[in-house]
Amino acid sequence: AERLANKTILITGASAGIGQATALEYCEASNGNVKLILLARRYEKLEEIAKELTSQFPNVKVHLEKFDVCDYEKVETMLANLPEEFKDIDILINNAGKALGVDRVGDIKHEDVESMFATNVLAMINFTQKVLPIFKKKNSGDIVQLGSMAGRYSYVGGSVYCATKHSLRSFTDALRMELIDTKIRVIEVAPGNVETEFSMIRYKGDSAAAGKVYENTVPLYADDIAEIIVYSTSRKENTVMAQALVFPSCQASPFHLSRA
Ligand code: 8X3
Repeated sequence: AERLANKTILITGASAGIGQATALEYCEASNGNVKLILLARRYEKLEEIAKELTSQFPNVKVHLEKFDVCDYEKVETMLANLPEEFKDIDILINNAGKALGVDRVGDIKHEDVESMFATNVLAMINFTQKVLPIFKKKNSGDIVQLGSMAGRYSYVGGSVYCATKHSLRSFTDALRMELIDTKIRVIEVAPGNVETEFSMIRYKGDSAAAGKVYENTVPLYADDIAEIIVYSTSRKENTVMAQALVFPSCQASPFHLSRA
C-alpha cells in the first residue's frame, strides 16, 4: 500500500471490464490514497464509477475524461490540460482494446481490421509515446500493457486480433530494452479467458455466441486481472514483472480449455 501511496494512474478503457476493476483495485490496495485518471468514450459510465469509488474511498482523487483513444492528435492536449495535481502521471495502463468478429481472412470487413489495429496497436503506441516524456523526466514510471494469450498463440478466426496482440508484445519487448538504463518499468499482462464485455463485442452483440466462450468453465473475472496489474506495479523498484500470462485454472492455451 505504501508503494502506491499518492500515485497518479491513467487507465484507458476505464468504463468497464478490466479497466474499471483496475481502478477499484488501486483504491482498495492503497485505501483510496491514489489519483486516478479514467478515460473512456462512455462518460456516464465513468461518472457512475467515480461516484462509487469516491463514496467507498472518500480520499481518492478521480479525474474523468470522455476520450476516444483513437483520437491520436488529442492526447497531447488532454495531458497538457490535466488539472495540476494529475499531471505527474506515475502509472500508465494501456487497457483499451477489442476483438471484432471471428471471420476468416477474405471475409473480414476492412473497417474491423482498421478498428482493431487503431485501438489495440496505434492508440497504445501513441499513448505510450505521449506519456513517456513524463516518465523520462523523473526517471520512473510504470507502463502496463494489456496483452493477451492471443499475443502468444494464433487461432482460426482470430487472425487480426492475434496480429494486434503479437504487435503489442513486440513493441513492448523492444520498449523494455530501450529503457534498460532507466527506472521505467514495462510490464505486459496477458490474460486468457476473462469474462467481460469482450466476447459480446467480438460477437457483435450475439449473446448466445458470447456466452458459449465461458460456458461450463470458471473463467477469470476482471478483478482477477486487476489484482495482477496492481501487484505488478507495487513491486520493489528493482523488480520488473516483465510478462504475466494469466489463465483461469481450467485453461492452458486457446486450445486447451476444460469444460466441466
Ligand atoms: C482475449 C483472449 O481468447 O481472444 O484476449 O485470445 S482470446
